[in-house]
Amino acid sequence: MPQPWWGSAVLYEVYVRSFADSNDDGIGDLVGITSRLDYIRDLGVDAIWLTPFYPSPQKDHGYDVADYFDVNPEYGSLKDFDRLVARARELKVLVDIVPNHTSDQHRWFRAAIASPRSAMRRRYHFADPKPDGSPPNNWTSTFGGPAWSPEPNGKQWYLHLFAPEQPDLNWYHPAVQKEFERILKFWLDRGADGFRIDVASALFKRRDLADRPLVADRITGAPRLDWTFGIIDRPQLKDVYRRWRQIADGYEPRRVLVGEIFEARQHSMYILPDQLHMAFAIIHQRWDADLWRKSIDVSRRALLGPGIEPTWTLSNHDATRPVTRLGGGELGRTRARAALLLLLGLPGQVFLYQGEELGLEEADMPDSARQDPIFLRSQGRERGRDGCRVPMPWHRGRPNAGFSKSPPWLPMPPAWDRLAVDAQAGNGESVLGQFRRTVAARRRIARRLPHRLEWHAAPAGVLAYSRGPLTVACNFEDRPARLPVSGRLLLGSNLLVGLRFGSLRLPPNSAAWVLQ
Ligand code: TEU
Ligand code: CA
Repeated sequence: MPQPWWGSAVLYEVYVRSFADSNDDGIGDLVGITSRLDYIRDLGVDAIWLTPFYPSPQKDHGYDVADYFDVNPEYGSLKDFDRLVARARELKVLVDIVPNHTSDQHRWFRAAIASPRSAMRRRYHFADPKPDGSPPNNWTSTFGGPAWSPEPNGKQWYLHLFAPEQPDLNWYHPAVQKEFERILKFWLDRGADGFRIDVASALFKRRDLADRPLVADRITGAPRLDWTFGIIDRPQLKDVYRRWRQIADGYEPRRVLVGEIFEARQHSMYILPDQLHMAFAIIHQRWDADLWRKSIDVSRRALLGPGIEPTWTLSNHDATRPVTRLGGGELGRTRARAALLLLLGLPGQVFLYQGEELGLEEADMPDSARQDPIFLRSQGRERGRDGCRVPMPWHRGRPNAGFSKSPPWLPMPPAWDRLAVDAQAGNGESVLGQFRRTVAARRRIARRLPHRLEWHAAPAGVLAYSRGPLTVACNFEDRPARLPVSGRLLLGSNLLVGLRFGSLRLPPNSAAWVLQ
């Protein structure tokens, strides 16, 4: 059977608000993205995932959707979306769908709180407070505080797993299920090639809304609330995804569904021929060969079925930038380059987040500039996710590194000038140059690579695997390593990687691809 287009695809996450600004208002937009499609194509990726661009009060930067059938005026119009899809041609376009919650400005929720008798109330979770006036149960919000807020003018409370401006939908209600099928078809008919599904495993809540129990923390052993209790993996969810899959399969070519689900244990429940195509296997371990190998093995073992492989990723718009996680500065950048070689050699799909190809690190900014609800709701105790959402630097020497003539919605660090796209583009040894060569090489040899992966014996702190003719080796240590490998050096994460007389030399924190 020929592989579907996404079988070993590289997908690129575009954070719409921060990618490219066409009208110099400091905010990225769809026309901006369209004007940069050639840049994305030159990266060699197969698809883009666009973060939510729907009308939204932007309390969680688009993940609070007020209208699922339109485009936020800040980002453009439906026409701009159509043009983007048309211009993308062979590049696939995935849309972000947010089914767990709406914005509190969605017409359903506004109707629900307008009257205690509104039929719309059953589309959300309203409940009475406990007799002492406290929230209906002890569930907490991912963004801090209780998962319940009192409705503005009524007597009940409503559930929100995220910000209070993001009320959770009641997925037991048939109208909710129907509406989302309509939303899927709306975007698929407009030419979307599939969806990234937000908070994909939490749509259904326990019907009795029971209190969460205390469990022993896996690492510290200290008692803590089991946050997955009552919200994750309810049995009804699989039927929803079965219907969504039927919808996706009804289009020619078939559309894809990517669930925002990170736990390997859960992947085996949804990555099935009649449900989702992909979910994210994120490697967030610190820079340690054994931990990375374990992470790779756990994700691979979780999947069932021939040819089904994990969807690898190191980051997204919620995660600290890999360069920073792996040590920061030039050390972090060196390691992130090696990590990309390790990742892009694996069987399966790879998701990259905009700016990874430039080696961007987590940006610092004054507290007054921060906008993430996680930062705002914790009174600054948690830094939040703004640092990985700072706009793309395009041109060295221009104001705001060429992103916009106006100050961007999050400030651009001055040091990013030298990381700008045009500062790296001409240099084959830059992060961008290496990134392009690696994705191109992956594309060239993909057909010859079996899914099978074999680990090789290697010195401590070094990982080496092969897939048929390709051997990938990565040195996690701060000292050089040598490894017997035969073949031709295809790629090295830096210039000091060398292969002579069957001996691969890996400088500290480096990786190589060798082809037989
Ligand atoms: O994220 C879901 C999620 O679980 C994250 O909120 C995560 O726990 C958090 O970012 C901690 O870093 C998705 C989106 O990716 C995220 O941007 C949204 O804020 C969230 O859903 C709510 O829609
Ligand atoms: Ca703009």
